[in-house]
Amino acid sequence: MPRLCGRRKRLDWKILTVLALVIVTSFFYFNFFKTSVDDEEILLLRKKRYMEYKSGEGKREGLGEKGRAVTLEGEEKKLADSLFKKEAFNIIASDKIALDRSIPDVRDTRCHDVKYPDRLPTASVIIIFHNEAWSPLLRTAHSVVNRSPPQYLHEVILLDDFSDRPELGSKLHDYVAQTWPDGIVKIIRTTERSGLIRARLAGARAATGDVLIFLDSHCEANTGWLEPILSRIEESPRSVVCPIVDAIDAGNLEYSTNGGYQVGGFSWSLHFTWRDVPARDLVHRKYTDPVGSPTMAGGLFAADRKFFFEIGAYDPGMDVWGGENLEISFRTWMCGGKLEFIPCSRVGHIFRASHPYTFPGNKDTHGINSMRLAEVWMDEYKRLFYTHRKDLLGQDYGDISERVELRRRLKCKSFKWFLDNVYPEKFIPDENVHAWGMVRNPASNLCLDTLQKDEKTTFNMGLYSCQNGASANEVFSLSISDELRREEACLTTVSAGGNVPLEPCTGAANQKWKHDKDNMTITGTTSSGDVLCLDKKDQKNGGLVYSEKCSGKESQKWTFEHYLDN
Ligand code: LR7
Ligand code: MN
Repeated sequence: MPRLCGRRKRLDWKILTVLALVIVTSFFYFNFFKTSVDDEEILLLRKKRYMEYKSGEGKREGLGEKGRAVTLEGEEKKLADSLFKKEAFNIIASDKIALDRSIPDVRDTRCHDVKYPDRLPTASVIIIFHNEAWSPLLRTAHSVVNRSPPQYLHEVILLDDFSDRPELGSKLHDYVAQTWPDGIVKIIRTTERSGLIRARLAGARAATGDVLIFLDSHCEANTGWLEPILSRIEESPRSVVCPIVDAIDAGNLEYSTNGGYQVGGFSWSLHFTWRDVPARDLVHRKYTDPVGSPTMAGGLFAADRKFFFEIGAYDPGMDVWGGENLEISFRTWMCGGKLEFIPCSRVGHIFRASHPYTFPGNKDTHGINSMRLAEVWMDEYKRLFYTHRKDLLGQDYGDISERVELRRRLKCKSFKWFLDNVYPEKFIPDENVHAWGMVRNPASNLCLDTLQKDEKTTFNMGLYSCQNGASANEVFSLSISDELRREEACLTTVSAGGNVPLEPCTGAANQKWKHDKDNMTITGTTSSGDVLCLDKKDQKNGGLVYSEKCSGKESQKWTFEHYLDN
């Protein structure tokens, strides 16, 4: 009996276990089934919305449609002009344009034929903003939802960095809930002003898609912008990729139709610069292939979510604005990734001349953030940053030990490796040159000086009392290819008695200079072949330099601060 009972008991247990298993599995099965049915339904709705927008886009008419400029008149224009100072763009024109306006497909026609894989990773699009105006912010969100194939768009995160414009509170919440009831657009808010770097970090941490895509809050994503980004990251997960940025005019909101593009560089004062695609990158590649870029502008880029964190995300010690764009660029290359521009992905951005928001404490955040990046990533080349920013020497840039440790842990390469391999065209003012530093006329103690003029424009070279290394305006180089130059521009010999303009470097004969250390002359050659001496003429306190017939007089004698030739 006891045995039987025992068997009986065991049987009961078996039945019970099977029953429990059936219950548990069916619970999960039906729940899974239910959610996937819901997901299917939502996806179908999203696809319908996407197709509807797509098929209607070409037929839209109205102010600003097709990316056209909006011109205002009378009272409206006056109001717009007065608000321009505060907003740094034409808010009145923007408010008159549909939040989901059409824009021209400015891609090169070669992009139209590219076939992308059927399955691609999904994207979390993170749009950070602090007190952004309503219409550009929502136009950014609409453009992303309307021009991203729904199967690849995991979510759009509007990351509010502690804005206090009233309409960005519950009104924004309600608008989002009503416009996108499927929940594709989410709002996340920081609980203190974080600055754009920490705001992006908060967005990245909240995101759950395969790929993170960051956008500024005044952008318009163009047709087909998403597929080439996702496809490249799938194929090359260590690539950080940027769409091509088109200009949306801050004055009239016109979406630029100039379909060309440039890549990123930097200046030694650690500002981002645009530069033409170097010739070596134009050969051996199809137009539609990604093109490497030493740096990115900062606001619009994508990365595999895991890789973004693996490679150190962002430096959370950076405040408000500036520096993070070069930091992530240098770091990506130096630590085993790649930075690339995707010619077939285009996104418009409103370029504003000033910041329509405050900098708490009026700090020079670009300066301090750049110190952090120079100290962690630039090795001995940080000297060239401080040449431009003597004012920053000795300032407190906070604790960088975690970033230094990150660099060590990831076994990143040197900044010299970056210069040699990624940006070999970058001019280094004090390396591989005949001479550099102040160019002094000893008799007068005057030095060549840019007089702080904008070096992106052509101007005649000036003279000023020598600042003995205190001023970046007096740093010149006599390059190995005999240019007398600054970081970006070269001095040109024009004519006897003529001024000496600083112009884009061309490599032409009238930009070649010789320095004779014995008789102390600096000679240039005009395009008609006359050899002339750099001369300070007779002014006493500065003024301009000239090219003159060589006569051996004191005003034609010059020394360089440092000589690298023996
Ligand atoms: O405290 C802040 N918190 C924020 O969330 C300050 C700003 N922001 C938001 C702001 O609302 C905006 O959406 O951050 C975004 C960028 O600020 P912008 O638009 O004032 O910057 P920008 O376009 O003038 O500057 C460029 O360089 C910055 C350096 O820190 C950032 O990397 C920007 O993203 C970057 N913008 C672009 O790269 C756009 C493309 C073209 C160029 C050049
Ligand atoms: Mn911007």
